[in-house]
Amino acid sequence: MLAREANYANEANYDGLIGPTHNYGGLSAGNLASAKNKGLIAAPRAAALQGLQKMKLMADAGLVQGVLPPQARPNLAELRRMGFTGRDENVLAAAWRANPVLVRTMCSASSMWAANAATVSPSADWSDGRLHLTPANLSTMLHRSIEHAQTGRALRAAFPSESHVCVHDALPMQSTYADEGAANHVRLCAGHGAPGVELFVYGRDALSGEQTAKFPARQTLQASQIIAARHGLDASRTVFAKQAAKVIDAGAFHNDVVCVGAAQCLFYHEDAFADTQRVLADIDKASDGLFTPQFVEVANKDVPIKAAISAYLFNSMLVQFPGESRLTLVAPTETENNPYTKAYCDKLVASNGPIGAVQYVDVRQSMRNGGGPACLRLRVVLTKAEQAAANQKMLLDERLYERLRVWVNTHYREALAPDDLGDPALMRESFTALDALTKIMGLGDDFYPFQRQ
Ligand code: SUG
Repeated sequence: MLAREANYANEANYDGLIGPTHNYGGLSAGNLASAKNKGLIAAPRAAALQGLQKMKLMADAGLVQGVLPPQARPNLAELRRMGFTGRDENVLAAAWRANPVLVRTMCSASSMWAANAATVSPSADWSDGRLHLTPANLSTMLHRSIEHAQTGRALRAAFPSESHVCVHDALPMQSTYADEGAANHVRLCAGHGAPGVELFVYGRDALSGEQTAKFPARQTLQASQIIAARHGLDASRTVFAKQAAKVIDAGAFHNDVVCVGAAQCLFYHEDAFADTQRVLADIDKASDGLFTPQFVEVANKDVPIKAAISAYLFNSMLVQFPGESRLTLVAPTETENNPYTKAYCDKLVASNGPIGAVQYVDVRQSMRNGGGPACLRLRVVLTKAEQAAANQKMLLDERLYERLRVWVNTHYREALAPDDLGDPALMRESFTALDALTKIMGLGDDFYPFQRQ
C-alpha cells in the first residue's frame, strides 16, 4: 500500500512510558472511562508492563519504536508556584491538607498518552526540509496543562539535531489556542516520505463563541490553523474538519476516539464529523495528484456510536507491518470483547479493503482512563537521515526493553489508590525511579526538575 520511493521514510511510534503514579483520579470531564473508573485501585506496575509489551510487539514486527520518559509526579514545581513552600515533603503535606484533589491533579501520569504530546509534520510536508513538532498546550484540563514544558524537553532529547528537527514551543495557555496534539491530527500519504495531506480536526471555533452543550471541545480551529502555519504546510494539502458536537457530547473528547488514518486510508465513524461529505471532498481535493484516498466509514447500524466509544474501536493503531500489503488495526482487547466491534472487525478482515488484519492488545490499565493503543503513541515519520540523527538511546531494542522491565519491577507499586497520592514515600519512590531511568536512557542528570534543585 505504501509506495517505496527514493524519499523513503519510516513511521516511528514513540510511546509514553507509563509512570509510577498511574492512578484513577477521575480528572477528565467528557472522558467517560476516566469518570466511570474514578477511585478504582490502579496497578501502576501492570500498567507500565502492558505499555512496554505493546511497544515490544511493534518493535518485534519491525517498526521503529521510541520511548518517551514519564514526567516527574507529583509536580512539586507547580505546587510551589501555588504558594506551598519548604522541603518537598512539606510542600506535599501542606497541599494535601489544603485539597487532596489538587495533589491528585499534580500526580496524574497522563503524559503516558503520547498522542497528546505534540502535533508532528514530517519534513516531506515542508520546504525547509525539517521535521516539525509542536508540543500540545493541553490547556483544557488542569492535570494535562502542566505537561508541555517537560514534553518539549523530552522531544528535544529524542530529536537533538536542530538541522533535522524543529521542536516549537507550545501555543499560549489560553482557551482560544486549546490544543491536544496528534490526537486531533491525521496524515494521509502515498508513502511516509512523500508529501502528504494533513487533516486537522477541531471541536470549536473559538472566535465564533460557540460551545458544546455538555462536554468541553478541547481543540480549537485557531490552534489547528496556527500549527499548520508554523509547520509551513502547503494550504492546498491541508484540511480543517469540524468534529460533530454530538460526538463530543457522546464522549469523543478527542477525534482519535472516532477516527484513525494511515497511508491512504481514513477509518472513521459516520458520526465523527459535523459535515462528513465536505471533509471527504476536501481530502479528495487536497490529495489530487498525490494519491487516491480510501474511506472506510463505519455506520451506526453496524457499530452504534456508544459501542464505538466504549470499546475504542477507532483508538487503534493503523499500521503497515513490513512485508504486509494491507494495513493492520492494532486494537484494544475491549474491541474484541464488544459484540458490535468484534463482528465489525471480523467483517473488515474478510473484506478486501485497505485494512487486512486486526490484532488485539491488552492495555486495560490505560484504557480505564480513556487511553487506547493509539493514545499511547506519537507517530513520527523519520527519513533515514532524521532517524540516524535521533537519540538512539530512546529507541527500543531488546536490551532497553529488558532493562525497562527490570526497572518497572524494581520501582513500581503493584497497587495505588487515589488516597495514596499524598504519601511522601510514593513521591520519593517515584523520584528515585525516574532518576534511575535517566541513567538507563542516557538522559543526563538534569532532565527532571527535581534533579536540578
Ligand atoms: O486526556 N485521560 C486522558 C486520556 C487521553 C487519551 N488520549 C487520546 N485520546 N489520544 C485525557 O482525558 C484521565 C486521568 C484521570 O482521570 O486521572 C486522563 O487524563
